[in-house]
Amino acid sequence: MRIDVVTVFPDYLAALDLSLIGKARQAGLLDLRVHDLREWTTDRHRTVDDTPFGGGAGMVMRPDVWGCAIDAVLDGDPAGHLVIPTPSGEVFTQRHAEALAAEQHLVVACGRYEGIDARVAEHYRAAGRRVSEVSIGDYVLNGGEVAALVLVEAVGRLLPGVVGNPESLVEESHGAAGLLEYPVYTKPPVWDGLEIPEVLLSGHHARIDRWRRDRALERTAQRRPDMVAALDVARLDKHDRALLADLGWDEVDGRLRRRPGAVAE
Ligand code: JB8
Repeated sequence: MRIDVVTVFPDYLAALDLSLIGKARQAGLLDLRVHDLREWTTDRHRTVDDTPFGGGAGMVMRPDVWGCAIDAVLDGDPAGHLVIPTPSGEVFTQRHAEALAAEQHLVVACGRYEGIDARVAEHYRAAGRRVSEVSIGDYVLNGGEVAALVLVEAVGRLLPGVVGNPESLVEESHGAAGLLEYPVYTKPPVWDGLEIPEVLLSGHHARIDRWRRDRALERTAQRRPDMVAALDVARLDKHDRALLADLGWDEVDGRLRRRPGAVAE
């Protein structure tokens, strides 16, 4: 896969030389190219922004500079998919990462200030390109660079051959079964007076699997009630349903619903 990132702070993306993604690049699995937007300015001051039409605070990034930059890195490739990090985008999830990992060529346009002139996304959509405006969460960053790091890591690790042990990916797709992960432990068996749950030393795999599923259900109920409400009840066993009932979740018309007046643990 090829990914071009365009930014006024190319040094921000230096972290992508490291670790798993750095190795994927060295191995030729990921062709990642980082560009300075100012390469496509034409004035003496290398201007990338201007004041907003209609008034208001801050500056907006100019569509003409962005158009030149994006056309250059698209390189005539009809498969190029434009990705624009923005707090007004769809919230980026593992489903988006999976879809983007199936593409051949991504162009990530990192805005700064109050963002990129809206005609840029409009122009590339009108030209028949896929354009994804995505947010990495409900908080505000100063620009799209950190979001681009998140996107490249989330997508890059899904490319064939990038994660050494594909079982890691398989286990996580259980996470796609809609639960948070269970708690994990390693040596030493006693730390700071804290022991590990005895069942994990039992060698009894069925009991260990059940214990882990119970902890995953408890954690999810406590931290992510939205995920419990989205569970497919048909895919829960009797034990799952009993535990969730204990935690205050009842089955109503094939969905789980928090019992009114249930007390949080
Ligand atoms: C200007 O919070 B964010 C984000 C904030 C931004 C831009 C892009 C993303 C561009 N401010 O995800």
